[in-house]
Amino acid sequence: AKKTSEENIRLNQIGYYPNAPKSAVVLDDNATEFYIVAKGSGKEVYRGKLSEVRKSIFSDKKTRIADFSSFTTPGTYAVVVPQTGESYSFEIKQHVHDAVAKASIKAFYFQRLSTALPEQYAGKWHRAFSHPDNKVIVHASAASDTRAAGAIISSPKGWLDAGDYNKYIVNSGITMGTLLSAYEDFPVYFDALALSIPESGNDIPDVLDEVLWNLRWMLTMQDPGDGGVYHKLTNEKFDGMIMPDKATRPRYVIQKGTAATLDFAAVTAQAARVFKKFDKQLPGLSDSCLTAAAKAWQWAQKNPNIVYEQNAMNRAFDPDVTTGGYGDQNFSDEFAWAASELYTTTKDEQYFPSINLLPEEAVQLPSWGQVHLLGYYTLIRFQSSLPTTAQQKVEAMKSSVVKFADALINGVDTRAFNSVMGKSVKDYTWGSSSVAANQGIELIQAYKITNDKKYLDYALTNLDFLLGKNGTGYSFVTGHGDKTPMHPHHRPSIADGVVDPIPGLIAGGPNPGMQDHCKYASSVPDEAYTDDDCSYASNEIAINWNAPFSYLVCAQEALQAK
Ligand code: 9MR
Repeated sequence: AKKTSEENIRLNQIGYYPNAPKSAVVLDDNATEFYIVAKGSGKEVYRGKLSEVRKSIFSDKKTRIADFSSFTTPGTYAVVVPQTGESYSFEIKQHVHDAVAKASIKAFYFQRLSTALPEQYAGKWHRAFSHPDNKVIVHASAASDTRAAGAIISSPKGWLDAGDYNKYIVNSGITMGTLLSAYEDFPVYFDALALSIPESGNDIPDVLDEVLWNLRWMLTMQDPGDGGVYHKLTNEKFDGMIMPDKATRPRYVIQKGTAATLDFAAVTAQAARVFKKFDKQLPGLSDSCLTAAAKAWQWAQKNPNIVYEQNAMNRAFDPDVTTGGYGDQNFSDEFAWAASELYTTTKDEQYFPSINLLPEEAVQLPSWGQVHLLGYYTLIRFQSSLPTTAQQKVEAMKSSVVKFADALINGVDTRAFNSVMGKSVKDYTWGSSSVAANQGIELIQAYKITNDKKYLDYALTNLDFLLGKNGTGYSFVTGHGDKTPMHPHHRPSIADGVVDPIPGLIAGGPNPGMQDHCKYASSVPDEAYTDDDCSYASNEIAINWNAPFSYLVCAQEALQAK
């Protein structure tokens, strides 16, 4: 298909900060010059030379970069490349990402279950009460001495995980850890961040009110008898493309497992720390979280290797459960993360030995199944409050985080799309948007450690990527940008009869795995994306993708204002 003029120039469709790097990617290796025009007057305000040709490592695409970092005047503009095209318009201003930052957090409100979403807060996406989850069946796989198979428990609230209506502890783990860390890293920013949600105006920051909705659910997922935590709360099968209030099939809590229990321990230990400050508003919550965390930790000490393996489980128990797996075989990272959070909150030495240092080359980017680095981030954040015995380890962690950041930024300045994202095909997994966002978080941690602004600015290249400067030309965030997902694999957005999808949700992004077998226009790694609601492998949304996106965009809002 012939590209439109706008699509020949890829940029952040929202805009740029006056004092940060600004660049667009021109998909025309013959062009040599570009200029910036003011929208409205059409006047040329800046003229520049395009970079040398850059070659994609994924295809025969060739690009040139239009760098206009030195142009800092606030306004609304477009990039023009003679004979090639004129870009979408964009803004240069302070707090240019304010609206998309707020929307990325408000998106969690739209994921709430066990409530109606009234028009006052949800606008045209208002919807009826759904999923009371007050009569949830204990599945045979989850039975224990304290609860028999078939017992009924109440486990309301929480967010729907993604495009489906189920609730998964493992995926809630990294999501909550990321949002709580965003709050701990930028409390001043989040204290001032006002969303329009039912709790707005109470004495708790809105982002924490939102987190509380899911925390209340998570706390019900712990077996009070032994401290173990159920892996998920789910139907037997995925629902059809129906509204939440039409999805009324029986719900089960499934199997207690080591990953779920440790992720729960980490989140509740962190929540105990964060909500301590709000003891007056939420009496007892912080203490209950800490008790729950310690109990979960003890369960995991006794049950250090209980894998959630859905296929094996289906051979053993009736009914079969075929919803999301979030199965993980290796728990060393979950032990380390939970220990890091428990230690930071309590300073209790019993947790310290489980905080292991990874060899530098073994450090991995966080994802739902790999949470080690979340523990590093927390220990580094609270270094000054930790005992002297911990200092050496934390220093080594800081050096690891910075080394990892240096590896991420190596080569960006010759990369076709001028972003940290896209160093290798490994970046383009299922949920690649969250890879870009988590790389951004890693770089921001390095910035906090070194105070070297280059890390913050490289993190911004991935925000640019997510908002349009990429191989697809989409801003992956619903409702924010000129070309955005209109058909995400998200049941409420599909079934509600409203043309626009629920805003502020980030699509999974390019995924050459294309496990959904939908129709894709390209299978090239950085292009394998299709805006089709069939495409759960590239166009679903998920809480563990929105959370790092929120972190990245909110951090930029908090840090780039100068
Ligand atoms: O994000 C998950 C991805 O890493 C896995 O490869 C994929 C297949 O197991 O599942 C993804 O998670 C989905 C979950 O299982 C169910 N809810 C929707 C999630 C996003 O697609």
